[in-house]
Amino acid sequence: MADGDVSSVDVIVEEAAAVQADRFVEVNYDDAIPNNVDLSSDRQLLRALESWHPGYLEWWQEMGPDGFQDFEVYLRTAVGVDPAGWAKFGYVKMPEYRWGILLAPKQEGRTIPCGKHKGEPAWQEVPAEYRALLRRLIVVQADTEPASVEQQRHLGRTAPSLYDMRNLFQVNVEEGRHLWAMVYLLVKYFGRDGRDEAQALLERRSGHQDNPRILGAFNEATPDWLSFFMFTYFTDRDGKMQLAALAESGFDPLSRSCRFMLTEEAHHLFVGETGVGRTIEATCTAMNKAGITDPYDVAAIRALGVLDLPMLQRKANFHMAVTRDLFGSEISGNAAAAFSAGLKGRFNEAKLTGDDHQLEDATYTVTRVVDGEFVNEEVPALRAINSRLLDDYIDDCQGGIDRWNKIIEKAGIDFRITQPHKGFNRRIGEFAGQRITPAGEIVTDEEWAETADLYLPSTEDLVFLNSLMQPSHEAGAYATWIAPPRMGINQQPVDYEYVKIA
Ligand code: BYC
Repeated sequence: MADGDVSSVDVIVEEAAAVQADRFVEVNYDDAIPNNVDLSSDRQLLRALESWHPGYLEWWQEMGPDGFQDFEVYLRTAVGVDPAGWAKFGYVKMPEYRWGILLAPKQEGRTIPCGKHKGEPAWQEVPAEYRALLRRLIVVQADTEPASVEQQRHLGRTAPSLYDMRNLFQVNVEEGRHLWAMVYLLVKYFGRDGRDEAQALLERRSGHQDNPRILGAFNEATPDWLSFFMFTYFTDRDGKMQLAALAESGFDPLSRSCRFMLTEEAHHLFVGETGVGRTIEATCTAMNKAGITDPYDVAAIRALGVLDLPMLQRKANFHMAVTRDLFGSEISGNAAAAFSAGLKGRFNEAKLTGDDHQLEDATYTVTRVVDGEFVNEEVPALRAINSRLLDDYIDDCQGGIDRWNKIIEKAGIDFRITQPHKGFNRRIGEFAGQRITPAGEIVTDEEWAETADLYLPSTEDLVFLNSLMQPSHEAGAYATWIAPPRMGINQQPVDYEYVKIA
């Protein structure tokens, strides 16, 4: 693997690699739009993408990383889809990054893995009866990619090191590439309305009052680096789950796009997990050095220039709740329709055993609130597709949290980061409108108002967090609140000049 430090974090890379191992497809970098889809042979498509390209570059200049467009950044660029060497590293100015269209290799004989059409050959063209539903799924996925770049655009200025700054920009350019991946599908397969959707993707803006991004979490601000790390751990993990579900699509071009996107996604999750982990490490080390054993001795801990663990928990609570909303309503007719149509599977659909992948008669247990009490209800599995993906996501989140707790435990500090109850602070789905504490108690609005500062970041927390966001922009220097990484990117040292600022 090109990015040596990624592999331990997420098995998804290995899965993606296994899927791709069957064939190597060369990427053509001579074309203005690098691709492995033989773009030059489809003049009409090429023209449509070429006419979208300048608008994309304008969007990148206007909404991409603010203040760093002219600096050279040590970035990886996808040069193929062969798992043994899919990326190369080198200095690039971000606007000159080669955003390309890369699909994982076609698997001959692939069939639709789920729903009414299970076992039929995967579609190479859009099935007419599902056109609108499929377009909606692709547009929603596409919209998150530029949204996250917009959310993160000011973070370069307060980067805690050049290493972290480079990781931020790597994530940003790859989200840009993921936008290209989805725009390719819209423009190639959806004609005029696909082109209109592609244009609209460059016009919506994260947090904009009149023309916001589609999903809630992508309109929240990412104003500081802890938010960025939490976002890349928790929200990019929604990306992993949704991409994995779309990789099971019976519409083969979508499946192949998502399979390759998952390869890049692993690094984003790595950035999040290790970013939070290094923050915890700096806190624990400073506490031990100062002889502070009580993690709730907040004033003394903050005086050391590090983030206290209870506040980290509150930040994690916020990000987990907002991200869980991205799974949509636990019980959803839209999700049932997408599954039955074979457009979107469950996590690891093709590998799941124990049911018929059609789920006409199956049920799934969904927790709901009825008359102020939690009840577990058996609901038709088809309508509970979102609920199941959310449950799989919550399980998937736990690995990194366990590794964060190991750092705390190793330092001898009595504290554990935990996941809040599924219904905590939700705005979408079964628990929307309820007041549910992280421990899973349903409380009144008054009780909630009295205790909310214990569960969610307070204004005071955010002011303190913001005060720590001072740039540390010299090679090898790291802000006090974050420990240096164990190793650098692509075997480079941790004091490498990852961004040439001078
Ligand atoms: N905010 O039946 P419902 C990523 C809408 S992240 C606002 O409840 P459904 C990334 C919904 O659109 C992965 N609106 O849900 C991460 C629908 O509206 P319409 C992104 C919401 O449709 C980090 C209505 O409510 N990919 O890649 O079953 C950095 C009723 O819908 C929200 C995808 O999400 C919300 N949170 O499921 C960069 C995959 N939730 O259509 C990138 C594609 C729901 O009636 N999308 N609504 O106007 C989907 O699979 C589904 O659209 C959803 C919603 C899972 C999002």
